[in-house]
Amino acid sequence: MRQGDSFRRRAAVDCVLAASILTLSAEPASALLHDPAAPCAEPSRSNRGALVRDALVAPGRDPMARSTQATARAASEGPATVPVVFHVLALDQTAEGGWVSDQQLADQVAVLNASFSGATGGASSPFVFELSAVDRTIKDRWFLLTSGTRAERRMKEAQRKGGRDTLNVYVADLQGGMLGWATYPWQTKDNLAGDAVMVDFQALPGGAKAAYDEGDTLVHETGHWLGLFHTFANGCEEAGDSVEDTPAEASPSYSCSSDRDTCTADGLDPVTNFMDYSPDACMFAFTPGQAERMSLAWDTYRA
Ligand SMILES: [Ca+2]
Ligand SMILES: [Ca+2]
Ligand SMILES: [Ca+2]
Ligand SMILES: [Zn+2]
Repeated sequence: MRQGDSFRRRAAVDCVLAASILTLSAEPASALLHDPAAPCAEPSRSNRGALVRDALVAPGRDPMARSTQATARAASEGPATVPVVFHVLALDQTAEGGWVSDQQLADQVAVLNASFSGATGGASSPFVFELSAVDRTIKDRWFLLTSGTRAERRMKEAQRKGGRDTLNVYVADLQGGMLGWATYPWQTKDNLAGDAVMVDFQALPGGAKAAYDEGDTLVHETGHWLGLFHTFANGCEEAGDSVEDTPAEASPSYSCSSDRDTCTADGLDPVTNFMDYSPDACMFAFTPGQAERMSLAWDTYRA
């Protein structure tokens, strides 16, 4: 996998550039998150078929920087219960047409609970996910979904349920080689209707996307929804992902190489972390620092 490394480094640089250009343009934050025109939105070709989880970029300045400094503010005690609403979009009532089974949705909630509780091998967080509702809509324009489009906006406005604490998951055939995308918790202030997590219908547990069929895409996207950045955010620069116990990483990992070490700073790349891009088989963990940041994000923006 050496061959792709220089391209990956370049793609990471392009991502950072695109992010800073977008930041300067003073667009609403949601526009920066998943601009399909940004070079970082198309790494699938450069990685010989590997799919990108989302291409979400971290904002230039961490909106939680101030609250993170206020360390005296402890994360809430006890469990944080998150109602989950699935909006299933489909072409027709076939598996290929996006009509995922109720069992798959239940399995996906179980994967969320195992992952956020630490049962998969990482740190435990207080989040408990409870399936609250499922709706199903046959509509090709919403099923074949492209990030940042008017169709996406209209769909969310028509279908979103619950308050800031409700995880609205749209299950569709995501275009542009994307496995998912998400919005950050601080965006609920200006755009609650847009608050959502997307997941490709074939990236649910048991789905047809080989290497991404354990349900970890939704775990990753929910990490963003709870305020986490990618482990490779800001590359090797000190700001990193605003979490201290995740070693810095120059670019996304698309493999399970446990000896990967792209930054001279201490620690090997966190390729097993849910907030990297590794295949589902090798990602299984959040760190205590990430759990703490998610708790703080919950208290600040969603509780
Ligand atoms: Ca870090
Ligand atoms: Ca290192
Ligand atoms: Ca996994
Ligand atoms: Zn992501």
